[in-house]
Amino acid sequence: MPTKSERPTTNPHLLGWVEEMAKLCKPDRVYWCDGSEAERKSLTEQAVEQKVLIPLDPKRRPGCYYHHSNPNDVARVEHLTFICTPTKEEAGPTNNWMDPKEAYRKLGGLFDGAMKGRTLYVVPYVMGPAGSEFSKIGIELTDSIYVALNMGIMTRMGTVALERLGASNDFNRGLHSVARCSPDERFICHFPQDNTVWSVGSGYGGNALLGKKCLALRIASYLARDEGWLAEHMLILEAESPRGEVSYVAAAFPSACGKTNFSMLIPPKTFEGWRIRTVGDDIAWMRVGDGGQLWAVNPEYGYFGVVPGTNNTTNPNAMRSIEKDTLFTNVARTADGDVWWEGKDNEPYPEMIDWKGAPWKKGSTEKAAHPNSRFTAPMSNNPALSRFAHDPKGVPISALIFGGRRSTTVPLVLQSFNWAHGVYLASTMGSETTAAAEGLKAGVRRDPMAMLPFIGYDAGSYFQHWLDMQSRIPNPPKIFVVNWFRKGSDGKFLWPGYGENMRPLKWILDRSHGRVSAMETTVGFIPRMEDLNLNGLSLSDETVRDAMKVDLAEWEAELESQREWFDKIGKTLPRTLALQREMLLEKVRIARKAG
Ligand code: OXD
Ligand code: MN
Repeated sequence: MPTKSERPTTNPHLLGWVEEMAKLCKPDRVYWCDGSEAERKSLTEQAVEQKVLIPLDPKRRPGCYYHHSNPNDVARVEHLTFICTPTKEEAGPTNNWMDPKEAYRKLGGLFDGAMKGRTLYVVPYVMGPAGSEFSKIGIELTDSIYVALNMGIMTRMGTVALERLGASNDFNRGLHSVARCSPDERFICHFPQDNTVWSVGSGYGGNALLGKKCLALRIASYLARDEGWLAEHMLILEAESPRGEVSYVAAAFPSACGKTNFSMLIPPKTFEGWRIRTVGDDIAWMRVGDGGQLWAVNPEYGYFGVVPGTNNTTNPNAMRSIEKDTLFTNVARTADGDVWWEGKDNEPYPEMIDWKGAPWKKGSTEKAAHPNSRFTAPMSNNPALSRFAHDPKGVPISALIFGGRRSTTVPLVLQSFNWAHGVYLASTMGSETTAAAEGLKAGVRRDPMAMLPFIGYDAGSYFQHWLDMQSRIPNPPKIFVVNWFRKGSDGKFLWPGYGENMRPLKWILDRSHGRVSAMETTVGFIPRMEDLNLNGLSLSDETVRDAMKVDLAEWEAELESQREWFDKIGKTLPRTLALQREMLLEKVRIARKAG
């Protein structure tokens, strides 16, 4: 039972708001988190007592715990996520919209008394390095001890945030209750004008850890437009060459498309002396800084990564990161206190406990781990953490990379002709859907900048903001598109991915520094075979060519199908982007006729 109810702040705005929310939710107790190690231990013990967490074997996985979520609550719920701007137009055609008054009323009804018999945890946190002018403060009020513990890993949590806040009223107000955990009473509502998030009915991931998708992407993207910066669904990676030259890239991929893997990449043998280090694996906040460059910070403090498919070949650094002090959610458990998932290095045990807590036998057709099962691990566990991961200034970005999951059309790597063309390519990005969000139709969906579920306002205005950034960045990064997921006629992936992604990455770095050639195609620049280091790659030249090729018939179909997407964006679609599409389509048609 938490005991600490004294209030560690005199901030009148914060105290007033906590009191008001407590009056609404009616918890039995209010507990203020301080973020200390002692507190983490005691909350963990309480969570174990309440059977919210199950301890794993302390020898195999020291400091690690297991959590089963409610089987109706295993992923982000985009259809229950709302942007509550004063008008529907401000939320735009890609977001669900609810009138703010109606949303406060409706969710107010669900919050009313929702915490009876429970503890309300006050979780103060900083998104971004504590001393950074980039950072933002949030306070999450939650009735989930699991959420409080996760927030302690994912953010700089506790006293540090209250100290930074002082007497200011400038903080994100996040109210969260698992309530009845019912899909019929589940809503994730964002009020960008009020810097407020209300989330009810889910305890999982991005629905419930309000610092992540809600504040650091949806609300931050809204603030970023007004303040002239970018809040993006991007990993940040550091690449050091054998000569000691260090460069940084930021890369956007839709959920569950390998951002964590790319940010922790281990180069193949032929790249002897190269080192890739992680600054961030999911979110980048980028502003114009020294040298007129775009500088990026990772607002998070930990990793909330997809577990299935993680192993010592695909991501050894992630495997090391989850050896200790990690929370596992919805993977399978073994009788000897370890965890297992599909795609782990070892075979499944003959008998295990599946992600729902039911007995599971080898050979079962059911998955033992949920495809969206996750680890929550402190980033300090990562052996390849960049020494600049906590730098208040961030890191200067040389290249922006956009990648979807596409079995056709999009080549392994493509450089845009210029900024506007790059923004156009990013705005039309498509991706085949994954398990990170529930209820999505299988197939390709447009996922601009990998931000479709996270743009906190109208998509057309967001694209305009991206175009406008060009004039703010004297020394802008170059823009690239990549596709690790292209398939051959046999239905198999053409490119091996993982560590081998170092090869296109090296070309990207060299292009950014203006020291490697390329071939100009109708749709952008691609490497010629000799521009890529292919030493030691066990792939035929023909397969590499297939992975890299620009097929004009595929592109004609692609460009035609983008029209429907642009029509959906409607009248706020920047004319620059509409013209980019028309011009490219015209070029492709001419080239096809000529060819
Ligand atoms: C995530 C997501 O959890 O994108 O990072 O869904
Ligand atoms: Mn993500």
